[in-house]
Amino acid sequence: MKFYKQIVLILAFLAFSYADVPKGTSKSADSSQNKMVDSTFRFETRDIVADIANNGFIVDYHPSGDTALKFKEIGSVFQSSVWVGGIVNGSQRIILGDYTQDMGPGPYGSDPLSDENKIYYVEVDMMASPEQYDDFQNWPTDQGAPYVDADGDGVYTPLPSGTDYPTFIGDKVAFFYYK
Ligand SMILES: [Ca+2]
Repeated sequence: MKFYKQIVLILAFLAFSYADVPKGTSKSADSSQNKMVDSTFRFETRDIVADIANNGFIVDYHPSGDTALKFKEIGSVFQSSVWVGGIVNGSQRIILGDYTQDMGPGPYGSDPLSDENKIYYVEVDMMASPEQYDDFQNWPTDQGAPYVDADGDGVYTPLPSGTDYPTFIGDKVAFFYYK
């Protein structure tokens, strides 16, 4: 069952352009390549290790220089990204990431280097002492991060001072927003 939850979570990453952060979120600007932003997070479960990114990639090989997603230590996905296409005033427009990024962290018009546009991480075990975890307390509901609105008031007021908490798709959840 636990393995199933891990798979569901990874699928959620594929479906969405979607602390104490245990392994750390890194974010930096590369001045040699205008507007390039490195924002990654190592997501680890019992069987899966994945370097996820909120810059257009889903999983990103750049942090390790090796396969971005490993299942039971076997390289499974080297690199992946979201491709989005459409027609604008009769012209085809496509944005994608292959081995470089085309997108950046955060909603359109926001500062990609802002801390608000990082990768957020929560896990079920945090429910025991949620006040200790910044990402639990500051879950980015304004960016669309799903949460349980236990008191039904439409406002995220996290445990323990409030009643609400992030929606746990699996035992561990990372959320990010990029454009
Ligand atoms: Ca509420």
